[in-house]
This record gives sequence, structure tokens and C-alpha cells, in this order.
Amino acid sequence: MAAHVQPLTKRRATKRSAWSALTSHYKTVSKLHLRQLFADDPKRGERMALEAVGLYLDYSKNRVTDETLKLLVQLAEELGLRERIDAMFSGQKINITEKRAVLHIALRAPKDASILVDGKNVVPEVHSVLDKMADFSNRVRSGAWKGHTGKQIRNVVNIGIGGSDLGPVMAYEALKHYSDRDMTFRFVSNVDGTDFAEAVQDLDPAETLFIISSKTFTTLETMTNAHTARSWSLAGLGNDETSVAKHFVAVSTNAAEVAKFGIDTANMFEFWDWVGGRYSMDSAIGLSTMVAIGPENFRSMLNGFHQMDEHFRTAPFEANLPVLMGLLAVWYNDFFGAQTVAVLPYEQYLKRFPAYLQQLTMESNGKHVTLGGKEVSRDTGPIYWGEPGTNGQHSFYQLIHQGTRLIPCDFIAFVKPLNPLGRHHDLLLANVFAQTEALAFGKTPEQVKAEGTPDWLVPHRVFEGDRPTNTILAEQLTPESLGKLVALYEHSVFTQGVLWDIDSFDQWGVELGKVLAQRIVPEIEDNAEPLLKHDSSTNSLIRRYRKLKQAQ
Ligand code: G6Q
Repeated sequence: MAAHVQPLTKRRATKRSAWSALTSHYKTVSKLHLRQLFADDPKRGERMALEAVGLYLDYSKNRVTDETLKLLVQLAEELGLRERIDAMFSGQKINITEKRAVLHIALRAPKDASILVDGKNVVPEVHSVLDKMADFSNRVRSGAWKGHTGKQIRNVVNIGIGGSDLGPVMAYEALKHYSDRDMTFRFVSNVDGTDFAEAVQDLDPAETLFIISSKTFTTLETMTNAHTARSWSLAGLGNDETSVAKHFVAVSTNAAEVAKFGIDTANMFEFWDWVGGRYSMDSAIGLSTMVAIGPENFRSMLNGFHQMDEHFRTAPFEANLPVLMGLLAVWYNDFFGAQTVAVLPYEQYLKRFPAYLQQLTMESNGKHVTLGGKEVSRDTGPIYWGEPGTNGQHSFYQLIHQGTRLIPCDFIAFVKPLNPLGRHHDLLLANVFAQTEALAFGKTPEQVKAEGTPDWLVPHRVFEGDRPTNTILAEQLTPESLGKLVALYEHSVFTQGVLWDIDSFDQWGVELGKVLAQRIVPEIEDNAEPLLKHDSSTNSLIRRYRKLKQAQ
């Protein structure tokens, strides 16, 4: 076990006292309505807000009192959050099941920083890869990098999946405003052939560059898509193998596999085993982002990440944005029994942000055993989901307002629009404020009756309120503010994981399905009828598929 991890006995003892204080406190707080909390403290909305590194968090519409926050902070202290933060930032191997350091914070560290992994400073390597990415991006953007036929590259297709896809897609969509509009960017992830076919159907191979993004360079989906891309590209370029060097580059930790695929390792952008897939959008995995928005904007995004890292590392817990958000998530998950958190960006460019967060939060904290391998004693990772506003208001918000479940929501909005059009932005923001107001305060039967509603209809039109929300307000969606926002959630996830005493950085849960799929592939593809040894359901599904496939 790594040296920084507290002995289990100590952790358990402190855990009991801090959690139990909150358990009895919950009994009082759960009976207090947000209406009352606001009535009792007219300045609550100003007091329970925090501004740091340019992000403003209003957490006043949460079902908490000062005492709740004090106890939650105490819980974090007792469970060693400070030591765990220090352990992560100093490169200790806190991903204990994979025996790896967790250093996405090194990806955005300034040049003069020193972060040691096994005694070696990793910061110079990070900057040398960033410089190589910048040089490449500039050459592609300027047209200096030519395709095999001498044509300029106009299309970039990133092939990757999971952490090697969701970050790049989200960042591209989020920062489209800053991207080179003369270029086309596509993202292929699914092993479903439709994904590839649709992505390239209107592209000219002579103008298309593929970025094969895979940490391991062995992932089934990515390698299948990469080989299909290779054939598609070669077919369009006279089957000249030398064209691969001009139309394929790789982002990986596995030089041997990259070379085996036929990509010159000079065109490989490296990252390291201490970067988890879902924490890699600011590593070389962000190459497509850099080509899209240019190196300067990419560096400004890294700077945003770094500002949030420093805030997280140094701010006292009660004034620490990611810590507060993490503590609130735990409060609802473990005391109110909330199953989910809705993330609702009121910013069209953030349309893929909830999908990105789903991997970040659920792959990280979807764990059922503690660091010591014991069954956890309380629920871990809530389900994160969401859609951009105002669209969701006309669909699933009904359940958030009037359903029987408690769904804490994060509303995200920006003061300045990127596309100012008439009254659009004022209307958008009015909706953010109206939603959090309606969720917190609702509408009482008296108010509904006073509007002249007939008695039979009153219950249907009552809004209980008391639905908790966070509102995150930033000045404008920029590369820098995106970096801050992503780092905010990364560190909130870390905070939650520390409170649950779990490894937020492994992902064994994705393994079993991968292994079983590899076993089934030959059973599906073999011409001879295979001897199937699965359960009766799986066996008959395979037989049915084989039969219908052969009949075609
Ligand atoms: C992320 C996971 C996972 C991973 C993909 C792709 O934290 O590890 O989503 O990113 O399975 O893996 P490769 O980059 O190795 O292809």
C-alpha cells in the first residue's frame, strides 16, 4: 500500500465520528424548507456564494445550513482530504489498484514546475510534447503539412473511444467558436460501421488526416476503425502505402503498436501512464482540439485548468469550489438518498458537456469497494446526466419540479454570449434564474388557489419546491473558462472519491465486457457451428444471429 494512505483502522475510526454527526444533523435539516432558510436569513443568497478564479458559484439554494457545511468540511478534514490532495499533486501512486500516479495536473503545470514520478521530473516532457503538438498544429493549419497528393489538409478525423474521444469531442464542440472554420473536424468512436461511414461520406481522402488516439493502441473499437480508415484512405490515394505517413498520426503511450500499424513514430504524440483516459483531454489526446483552435487557445485552456488546480490545492475547504461541490454531492447522495445529479448547461456550445461528465464522474466513482478492498458502507457515485437548457425545460424538467425524486441540479451559464443576437441571451439567462427560483421555492397550495384555480386542480398545480441547485456563472465561454470548468468537476470527483475512500482512478468495470466480446467474436464469425458454452440466453442469441445472418 502506498505510504500516503492512512492505515485503515485510523480511517475507519475517524469515518465513524464524522459521518454520524452528519447523520443526526440530517434529521433536522431535512425538515427545513428552502423557503424558510431564505426567510430566516435575507442575505443567504449573497452569503452562500463563492467566487474563485473567475467562476461564481451560488450554492445558497442547497438544503444546507452553516452547520451542515461545517460538518461536511470537518468530514473532509477527518478523512484526510488535505493529505490526499497533497499526495495527488506530489505524484504519489494514489491509483493503488493500477499502482500509478494520477497527474493530470502535471499536464497543465507551468514550465518551471517540478513534479516527480519515481524521482523524475515529468514537466519538461509535458512541455516538449506540447511544443511538438503546437508545431504540428501550426503546420496543418497553415497548409504547410500537405497530403500525399500535395493538397492541403482540410479535414481532421479523430478516431478514439471513451477517454480518447469524449474529451476531444466535447472540447471541439465547446470551443467551436474559436476554431478554424475552413476546416472540418469529425470524431469516430463506435465500432458500429455507421459511425465511420457517416463521418467520411463527404470527405476527400486527399484532404483528410486521421488522428488515431489510443493510450494503449490495442482498443478493439479504435483499432477496427483505424484499419478501416487506413483502407479508405489508401483506396482514395492509389493504394500507395507511402501515403499513410501524410494522412495518419497517432496519440499513444505505445510506440511499438503505433509502428506496427504503419505510422512513423516521428508522427506520434506521446502521453504517459499517469494520465487516466478520462483525464486526458488536455494531454496529446487533445491534438484535434489544438488543430481546431490553435496552440495559443489550447495553452490558454491549460492555463484555465491550472488556475483551478491551484485554487483546489491551496484554498481552505470552506472557500474551495471543487471541495464544496464534492461535499454537496456526497450530502445528497448519502443522506438524502439522491440517485442522480443533473448538469444543465445554458450554453449551446456545451451540448456534449454532460456526456463528457458522465464518464468523468461515473467511471471514476462507480465503485463498490474501498481502497482497502472492503465493501463500501454507503452509496458511491451518483448518476450524472443532463442536456443543454432551455431544451430540457420542455421535456424532463417536469420530473425534477414535480416528480417524487430529489434531483440536485448544477446550472451553468455565462454572462456574455458568443453569438449576441437580439434578446436571445437575456431570455436564456432569465430562464436559468427562473428555474432555480422555481425549484427552490415552488408554489404553495395557497398561491395556486389565490390564482383562482378550482380546488380539484390545485394539487396538480402545486410545486413543493425545496429542490436543490447550484448555479455556476462565468463571464464567457472561452478556452480558459472551459479549462476551469472541467478542472472544477475533476476535483469535485476526486473530493467525492476521498470521502468514499475509493479508487477514483481505475476502471476495472469496463474489462469484463471487453473480454467476453473477444470470446464471442469467433463464435459469431466462424463458418462451422461453434460449441457454445454460455448461459442459455446468450447461447440462443448467438444462434439466432448466426442463423439470420446466414439467411441474408
Ligand atoms: C478512461 C478509460 C477508457 C479509455 C478507453 C480508450 O478513463 O480508461 O474510457 O479511455 O477505453 O482506451 P485507449 O485510449 O487505450 O484506446
